[in-house]
Amino acid sequence: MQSTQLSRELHHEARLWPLHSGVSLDARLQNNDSTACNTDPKASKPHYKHTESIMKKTLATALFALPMLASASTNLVVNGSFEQTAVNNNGWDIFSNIAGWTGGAAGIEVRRNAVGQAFEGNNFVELDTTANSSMSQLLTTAANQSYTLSFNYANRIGTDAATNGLQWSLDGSNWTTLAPAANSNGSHAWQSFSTSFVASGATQLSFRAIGSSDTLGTSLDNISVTTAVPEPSSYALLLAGMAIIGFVARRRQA
Ligand SMILES: [Ca+2]
Ligand SMILES: [Ca+2]
Repeated sequence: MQSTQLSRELHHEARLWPLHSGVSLDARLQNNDSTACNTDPKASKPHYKHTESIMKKTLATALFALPMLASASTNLVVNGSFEQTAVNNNGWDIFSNIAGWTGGAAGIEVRRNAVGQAFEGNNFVELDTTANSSMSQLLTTAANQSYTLSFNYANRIGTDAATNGLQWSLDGSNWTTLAPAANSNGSHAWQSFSTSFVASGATQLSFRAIGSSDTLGTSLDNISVTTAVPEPSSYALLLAGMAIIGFVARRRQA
């Protein structure tokens, strides 16, 4: 379910429960306040029949939304932090391909606590290997679904800006350029990048080195693509729906 649809449905439920008057719904039901429900204020049972209907509808809405919320944090990228690739500590190696990733013409260089620390875990990659290279991974993304791409990148330690540079692409043909900031104090100045996109089907996530092709290039780590997190207002409305469920359950037990 799209977050906007969830928002609309929960907003509809919220409109059925006018809690904004400052008088609690519980108190209004006890006083048979006719504005608390659209049923006959003199009859008590119709209140519960009405609330039971709302409870069922709200519960159905909430349960239908739960898989979407649970999947929001699942990373679709395989080996996005490069920790699945075995490299000697304080060492590095160049691979044609690694778990999840297909290397370009000059492969993929994976370093493990060598010339700087990883942003996450111990491993990170560099795509100016023996020359400027690239890597890509085909992601199973759904058409018209929103996703968030994020990763961390930094200039290689002890190099100037001209040899660094990184580009990323979601289709292997349209590239966006990132120019990392200068490092300082002999350590990586990791920067965070994040953007949202709407998939048109499967996504060809790619990265490639730019700048001087001289075996020294930008460090890259912690790549993730996740289902876009619903807006905070959607969470608030879902919580409101769950609160109504709890309220009705308590009423029925009373
Ligand atoms: Ca890592
Ligand atoms: Ca370079």
